[in-house]
Amino acid sequence: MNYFDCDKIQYEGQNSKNPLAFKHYNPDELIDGKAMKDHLRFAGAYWHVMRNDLSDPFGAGTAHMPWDDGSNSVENALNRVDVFFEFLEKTGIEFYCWHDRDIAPELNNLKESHAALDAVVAKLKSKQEETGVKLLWGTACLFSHPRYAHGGATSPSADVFAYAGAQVKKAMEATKELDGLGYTFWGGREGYSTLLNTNMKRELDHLAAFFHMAVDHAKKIGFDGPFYIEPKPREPSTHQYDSDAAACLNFLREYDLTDHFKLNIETNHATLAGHTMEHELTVSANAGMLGSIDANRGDTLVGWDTDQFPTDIHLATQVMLVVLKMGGLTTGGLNFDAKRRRESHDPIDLIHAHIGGMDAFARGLKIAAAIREDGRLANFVDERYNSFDNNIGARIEAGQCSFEDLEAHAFANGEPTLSSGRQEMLENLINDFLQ
Ligand code: XUL
Ligand code: CO
Repeated sequence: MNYFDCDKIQYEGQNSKNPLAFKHYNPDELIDGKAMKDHLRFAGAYWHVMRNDLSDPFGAGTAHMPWDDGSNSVENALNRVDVFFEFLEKTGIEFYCWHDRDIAPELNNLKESHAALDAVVAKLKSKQEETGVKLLWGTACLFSHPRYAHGGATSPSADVFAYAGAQVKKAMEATKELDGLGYTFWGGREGYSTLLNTNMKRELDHLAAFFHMAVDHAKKIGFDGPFYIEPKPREPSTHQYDSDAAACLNFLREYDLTDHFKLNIETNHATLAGHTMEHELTVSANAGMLGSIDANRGDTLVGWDTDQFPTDIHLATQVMLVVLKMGGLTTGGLNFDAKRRRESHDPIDLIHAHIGGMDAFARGLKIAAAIREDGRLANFVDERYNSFDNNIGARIEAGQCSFEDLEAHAFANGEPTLSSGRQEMLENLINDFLQ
């Protein structure tokens, strides 16, 4: 098959002028004793690569998809699998992610849709065996069909809740069948448009009950990968319950779900929440809950989820600094939840787009490793807190101080002297590594 007009993309080094080559991503090159591909664990998103026709609210799709007959048939779905694996093989991407409804059609009723999913999963399984590609995570689409207009697990209708449960049960079983490493929940419609018609407490209780059922079912079928929640504050709902990492962590703690869940942090969702990506990653990593990453970026001029390819090297460096600091991704990876701009309609644009994302993260990885090896950044932060290493600071951290002790210290010590935060110096330091 040859829908993508290129051979397997090779690493040609920084000086190559070939747009269909990696300039930085050299899969087996060791960084800190580990191959780049094992640090980065890139994944292709089935929904963007195979199903995104690049339509937007103002116009029809523009993408050329010569392999797709436009029908909702199982046969068409099966044909797409071959094309997707051609794409993975040519880009050298070794993981992938899907929603149930990306890989297989929703048919007249749940039984028929389940059977369609089974047929496609069987084909995916044989392609995985043939190529060694792995499923990073699966998920169920609980946001496209009109039945989920009020949510899935947070719908006011118990019938819809049950339908959503049946769909997730099947999607989890498909994930298990494909030896998926994780399972994601992104609650696009688990939220509300107005509190006038919403019992928030009841909806959150229902969502937690739903997740507990998923945990129980995972035990029954022997699925031991983590579940991920993917925070996003809005779009399509006005208010989504999984609004940011802190809200998700609070929810998981409140409902006793932390043993089974981690977070899947997405760049454009972080910025929609009014945070930086590094903030969301750091909040998650501090809690030992950073599971996986949806790698993309937003647009500073556009206020929605533009899902652009991550080409910002500074941002990739920030991401990789957090990932390296926490000791690397284990079950998770860097999933390109990203789409081409609608003007980039050729199949080969998918290859260019992923080369860009992979090279940006390879650079981010190399730069982050160099910054860590250099040590000045980490040392600066350590020294900034060194008043907590001894004396009163050490006693505060050890929980051995009362307000009386602090008062006595403040009387004896007088007005504290402060050291500069040196933000500009540190920004310059980072820039020195971005060549
Ligand atoms: C939507 C989004 C989803 C999830 C999976 O913004 O990121 O594609 O990654 O449902
Ligand atoms: Co995502």
